[in-house]
Amino acid sequence: MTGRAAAGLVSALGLALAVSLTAAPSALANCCTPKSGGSPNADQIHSLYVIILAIAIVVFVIVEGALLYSVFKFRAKKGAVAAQIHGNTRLEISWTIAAALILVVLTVVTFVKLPSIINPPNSGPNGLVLSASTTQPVPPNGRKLTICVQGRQYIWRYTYGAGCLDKAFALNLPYSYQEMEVPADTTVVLNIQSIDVIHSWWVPSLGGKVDAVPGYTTYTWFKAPHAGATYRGQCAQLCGRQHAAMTALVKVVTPAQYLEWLQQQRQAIQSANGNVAVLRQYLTATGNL
Ligand SMILES: [Cu+2]
Repeated sequence: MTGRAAAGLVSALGLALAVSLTAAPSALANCCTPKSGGSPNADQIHSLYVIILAIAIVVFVIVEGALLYSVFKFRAKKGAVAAQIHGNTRLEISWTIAAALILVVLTVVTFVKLPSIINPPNSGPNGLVLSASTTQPVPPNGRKLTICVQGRQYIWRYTYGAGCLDKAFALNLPYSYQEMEVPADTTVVLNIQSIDVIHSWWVPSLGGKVDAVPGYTTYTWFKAPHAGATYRGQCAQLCGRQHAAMTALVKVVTPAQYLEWLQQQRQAIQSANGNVAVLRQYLTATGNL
C-alpha cells in the first residue's frame, strides 16, 4: 500500500468513527470515563481517571505524531538501504528520564487522591442524625449509617442499621431485597458479605466496586447528595447462570422519608411473619407440615 493510500484509509476510518459516535449521542455518555455524581468517592475516582487520561492522550499524540512524521518524512522506495544510525545517548537518557518522571507524577497524583476515595467524610448538615459505631471504616466524627449488603445467587439483600452483621434478628432490623433505600447527604457504610459464591457490589455512580467474598466482610461507603436520585448497579462478578439478573437499585430519599420507609418496611415484615405463623399453624394442625 502506498503512503497516500494508507493516509486515505486512516482518514476514512477516522471519519467513520466520528460519524458513528456523533450519530449515537447516548453512546457517548460515560464512554471514556467512569460514572460520577452520586458520591464524593465516585467523583474522586472520576477526576483521577481524567487526569491520567489527559496525560495518556498527550503521550499518545507525541508518540503517534513522531511515528507518522517519521513514516512519511523518511519513507524510501523498494530496494533502498536504510541509513544506519547508532544510539544517541543524550536522546535515550532524556526519554528514559521523561518516562520515569511521568510515572512519578502519576504515582504522586494517585496517592494524593487515594485518601478521599478510601476514607468516608462526615454526613452533611441535612443528613440523618446517627449514632456512633466501631465498625470500619468510619468518618472522622464516627457517625454513619450502616447497611449490610449480602450477595446470594442471584439477589442482593440489604439489612439496615448498626448490628446488621451479627444481631440482625435479635434487633429485628428491617431488610429489603434488590432495591436499597438511603437518606441523602448521609455517610452510608456498607458491610458486604456473600453466603454462596463470590459476587461483586458495583453501583458505578456511587464509587468503586467491592467483592462479596464468602467468609469475609468487605467494606465500602458512599454519600449521595441529592434526594430523589436513583442509581443502578449490577453484580460485577460472574456468579452463575442468573448472574445477569442480579441487579441493584439505590433510591436516595430525604432523612424523614427514609425513617418513614424503615417503619413501613418493619411493619410489612412483621405482618408477613404473622401470616406465615398462621399458615404454619394451620399446616401443622392439618398434618401437612
Ligand atoms: Cu453475579
